[in-house]
Amino acid sequence: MSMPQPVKRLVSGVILDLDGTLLNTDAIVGEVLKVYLAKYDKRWDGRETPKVAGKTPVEAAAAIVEDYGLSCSTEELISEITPMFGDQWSKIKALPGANRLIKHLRGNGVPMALASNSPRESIELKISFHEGWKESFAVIIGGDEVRNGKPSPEIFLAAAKGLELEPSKTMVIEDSLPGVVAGKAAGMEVVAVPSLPKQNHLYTSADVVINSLLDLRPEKWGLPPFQDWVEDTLPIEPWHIGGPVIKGFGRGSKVLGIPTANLSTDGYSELLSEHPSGVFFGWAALSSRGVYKMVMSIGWNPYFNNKEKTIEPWLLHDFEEDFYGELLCLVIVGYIRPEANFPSLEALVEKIHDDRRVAEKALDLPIYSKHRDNPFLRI
Ligand code: ADP
Ligand code: RBF
Ligand code: MG
Repeated sequence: MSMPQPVKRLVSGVILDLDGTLLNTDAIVGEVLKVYLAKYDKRWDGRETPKVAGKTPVEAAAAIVEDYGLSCSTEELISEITPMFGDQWSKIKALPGANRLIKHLRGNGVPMALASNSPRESIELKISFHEGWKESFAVIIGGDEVRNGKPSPEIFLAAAKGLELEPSKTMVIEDSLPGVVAGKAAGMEVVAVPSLPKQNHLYTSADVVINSLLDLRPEKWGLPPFQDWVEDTLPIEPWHIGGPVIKGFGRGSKVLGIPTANLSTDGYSELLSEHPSGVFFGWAALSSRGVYKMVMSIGWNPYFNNKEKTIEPWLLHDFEEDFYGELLCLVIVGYIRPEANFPSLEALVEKIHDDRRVAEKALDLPIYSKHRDNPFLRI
């Protein structure tokens, strides 16, 4: 957008990882492991996800057998668990920005490859549920088609060869650490999109770390820029969330002139996992009072490093009094930026005021103002 961006090495092709990068596979892996481990009276609580993300199936299974002290072998675990995944593939959702990215690159004739540690057959099955994906990849390579999976560079080098491009002329997009290591070892530009929160500091070898695919700026590498930004905002498929206004951290946002009417995240974990954290805007209905413009933050507030994700909308209206406990319904229509850390509270507050101006102006545009009539706001 308006900030000058450093120029990266120019590339002409893109190699994408699948699980955790384009598809929200982690949610399904968690579901399956929860059911499987229950048979051994063990509990999967999601904390083990980093141990399996980006691993080959054998490595992931070995890690689980060891960590949970299971009495079965790695092979037994794999053969029992594989059919359990079978019914789940069709339910895996595309991650935010995945469809947009694939469509954009394909539409602009940028050669694309898919390189995943999972077997070729399951890659084909998984992508078959997503329209237009298979046709978009000139090359698809599975972990069973190379000698060594990621972090070995082999799979990415094979992908570049298939695209008939020099490795140095390709960009890898990856969510996992082994994948980032593999991409760098192959001599490629690497964009990391960590699928787990608060892990960004581990990705030091990546050329760029972004929060979600919505934040990718292809023009930094000489690729065609996205054309869908509208006045520093990105229109998104509207989604909604609502509940009573709860107490926040009482950090004095109101004293800073930025009161945020926090909503509980209880019961919304699935919905939230489908949307990236970041700064969004839209319309807010407050029980019987009215509908207002709204700009919000969803995430961990990097400046304060919260332990829990928060949903914090700032209603762009001067209220006479607090409205804790009242029903608040939000329709979220656009995206502004990822959450960021700031050198000072002043810098954070200044940025939030920029966000306010961007949202306030954008919400007058027909593409956003029309959502004021959303039935979800009729409360
Ligand atoms: P907390 O930490 O409890 O969320 P804040 O300092 O963020 O406290 O203040 C938020 C509260 O201020 C809201 O819950 C609401 O009752 C009240 N409030 C008043 N005006 C606004 C506004 N324009 N937007 C959001 N909340 C507001
Ligand atoms: N917190 C952050 O740590 N980083 C951010 O980038 C950030 N952006 C925000 C944008 C908006 C529009 C709003 C309303 C809040 C944002 N916050 C962010 C949350 C902020 O830290 C929180 O509201 C505090 O309670 C303010 O004191
Ligand atoms: Mg608040």
